[in-house]
Amino acid sequence: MFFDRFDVGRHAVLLHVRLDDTETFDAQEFGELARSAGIDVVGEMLASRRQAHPRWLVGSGKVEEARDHVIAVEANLVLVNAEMTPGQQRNLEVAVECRVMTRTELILNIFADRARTHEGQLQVELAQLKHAQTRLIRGWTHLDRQKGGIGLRGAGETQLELDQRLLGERIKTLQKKLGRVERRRGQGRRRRHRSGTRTIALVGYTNAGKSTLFNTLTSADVAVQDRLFATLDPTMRKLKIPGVGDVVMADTVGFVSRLPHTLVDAFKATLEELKGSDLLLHVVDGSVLDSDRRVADVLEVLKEIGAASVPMVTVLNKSDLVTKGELPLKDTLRVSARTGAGLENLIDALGRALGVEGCPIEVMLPAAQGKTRAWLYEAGAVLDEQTAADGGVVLTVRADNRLLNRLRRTPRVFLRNLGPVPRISSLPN
Ligand SMILES: Nc1nc2c(ncn2[C@@H]2O[C@H](COP(=O)(O)OP(=O)(O)OP(=O)(O)O)[C@@H](O)[C@H]2O)c(=O)[nH]1
Ligand SMILES: [Mg+2]
Repeated sequence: MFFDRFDVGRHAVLLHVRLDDTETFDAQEFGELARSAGIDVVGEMLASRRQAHPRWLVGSGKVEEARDHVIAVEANLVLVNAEMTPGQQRNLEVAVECRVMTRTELILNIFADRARTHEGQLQVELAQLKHAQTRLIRGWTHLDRQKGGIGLRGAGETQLELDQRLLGERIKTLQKKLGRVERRRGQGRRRRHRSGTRTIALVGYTNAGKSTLFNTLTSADVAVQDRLFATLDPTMRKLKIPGVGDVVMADTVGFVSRLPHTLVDAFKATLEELKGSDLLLHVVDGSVLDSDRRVADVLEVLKEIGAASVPMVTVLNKSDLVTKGELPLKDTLRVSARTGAGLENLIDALGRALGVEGCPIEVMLPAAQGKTRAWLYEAGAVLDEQTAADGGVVLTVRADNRLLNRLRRTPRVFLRNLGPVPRISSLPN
């Protein structure tokens, strides 16, 4: 027997569940997630328990209270800020007489809504199916449209077995398709690697301002929105870093605390881009109170996908919203992607992280070395130029080792180390 589920409404009561006094509690973030999914939050409740109630997760008193609340505010959805077993979810749904959605399902929904590229859509569908697979029990199916028709069910196969089999087959097909996309992506990565192009990947919590910073730095126009998970699909653009030349910058999906595992799994390919990049630019929203916890969450996901060893530059964004003394994470670079404050220092820090030497070099070029002079300018490595008596030029150059080695290999070019001088950002172009 199959229950018909209630439709997903847009007016929700949030039910926060705290099972342990020590558990970190992110009521605000959950509300943001709901809002980002286009849901109106019409009510909010908190249930604290020592242990999960086997039947509804929360106790019977709370269930009744939730039902009254739903009726009173005319809600048609209960969003539970926790994970539940399929049985608990169904029982609660029956008791409160409206659809019940867990935190994981809410995030999956947001992702499904945001995915634009073929790859993104495949990844989201894979995550949804993997999630559904863990929740198929008798009398409870998320895949109503896949209920068996005549001829679909194998001999002796129950409805449940049929659902499991169809799910399994679809998952395999998706994984195959994703495999092809990943191989193409790998080719792109290898091509960049061969050509020596370096990549900087933006990472950070959702809504930290990664896309805004990306747009400002690369003059791109990736959609920026005050909602969670505005960006799902990776975008890449060229960026010139003085002394390094052109690098590729990648904007990707943001993180959130307790990112559902099915999602981390499905988005492995996207996240693996991070592992393959030369530098991570970790953008932290300096205007939120719990930025330390968010930083820890991001580092946790990076560890999980094997990107913990990639060099990282951390930057506090939204400095325009915070008075100086209040900024968290002391000694961290601070910028405002919105006003542009601090961006020169940031670019300088990226350059140094990519190996631009702290001390400039004096380069003596004979008159015939116009080509060398041109590529040094192209790489943004020239701080100063003087004409020498013999018609050649003397350049003051600050560059990474690759460029310096290229110079050292060029015939009739002489290099001389200079002492420390002010940073690029404070010198005229
Ligand atoms: N005041 C202020 N707001 C900013 C700044 N940078 C970004 N924002 C705002 O923060 C919100 C989120 O910005 P996004 O750039 O979309 O954030 P994101 O990190 O790309 O978010 P996801 O794509 O969801 O991971 C937007 O409303 C931006 O306008 C800043 O420096 N100052
Ligand atoms: Mg974004």
